[in-house]
Amino acid sequence: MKLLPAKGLYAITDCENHTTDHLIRKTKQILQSGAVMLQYRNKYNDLATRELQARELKILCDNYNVPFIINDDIELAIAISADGVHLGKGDRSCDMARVLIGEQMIIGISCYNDLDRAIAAENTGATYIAFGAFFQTNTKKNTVRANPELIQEAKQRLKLPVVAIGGITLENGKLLVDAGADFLAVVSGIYRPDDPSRVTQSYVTLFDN
Ligand code: TZP
Ligand code: MG
Repeated sequence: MKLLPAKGLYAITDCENHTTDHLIRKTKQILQSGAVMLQYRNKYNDLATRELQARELKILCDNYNVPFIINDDIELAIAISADGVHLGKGDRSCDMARVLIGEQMIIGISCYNDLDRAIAAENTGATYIAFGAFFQTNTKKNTVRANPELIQEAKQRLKLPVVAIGGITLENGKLLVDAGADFLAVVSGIYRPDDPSRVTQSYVTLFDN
C-alpha cells in the first residue's frame, strides 16, 4: 500500500476519448514525466473493460511507485488491491468507505465548493479533500464552480492535503498552487496531446519554488 505523496501533479484518466491501448501508452508517458498520483476515472465502459484497464494501470503505477486511486468503485478498488478510492456525493460515505477498505487505503472526497463537507470528511477518515471545478471544463457536466480563495480558507481550517480540479491549465495552475493547493488534478490538459510527456513536465514545474 502506498502513502500519499506530499504534493504534485495528480493525473486523472480520460477514458471517454481513448482506447485501452492509447490509455495505457499515454498514462505511461504521464507517469514517466512526473505525475505523483493517478486516478482511474471511467464512467463510460462496462465492468469487464474497467477491471482489465484498472489491473494494467495498477501494474504501471507500481512500476513508478505512484499511488493508484479508483473513482466511484470501492469493490473494484478492493478486487485489484488499488491504493485508494475517490468518492463524491453520489457514492458511499467516507465513514462507510473507511469501514469497507480498512485503515491503510487512501480515501479522497470530492467537496466541490463546500468547506463544511470537507470538515465532515476530515472527521470521518478522509486522506485528502478535493475542491472544484475552479475553471471552465468540458470533461464533466454540471460542475459546481469554486473560487480559488476557498483553497486558502480550507488550508487554514483543515489539516488534510487539498486537491484542486477543473479546467486547470499551464496558465491558471500556478495561481492554485500559490493559494495552497497541494495537488493539481488534471484530465484533458495532459491526456489531449498525442504525446503528453512535455505538457506533463510543464505541469510538474508549477510546483517548483
Ligand atoms: N470534477 C470536477 S471538474 C472535473 C472533475 C472530475 C473534470 C476535470 O477535467 P479537466 O479536463 O482537467 O478540466
Ligand atoms: Mg463518484
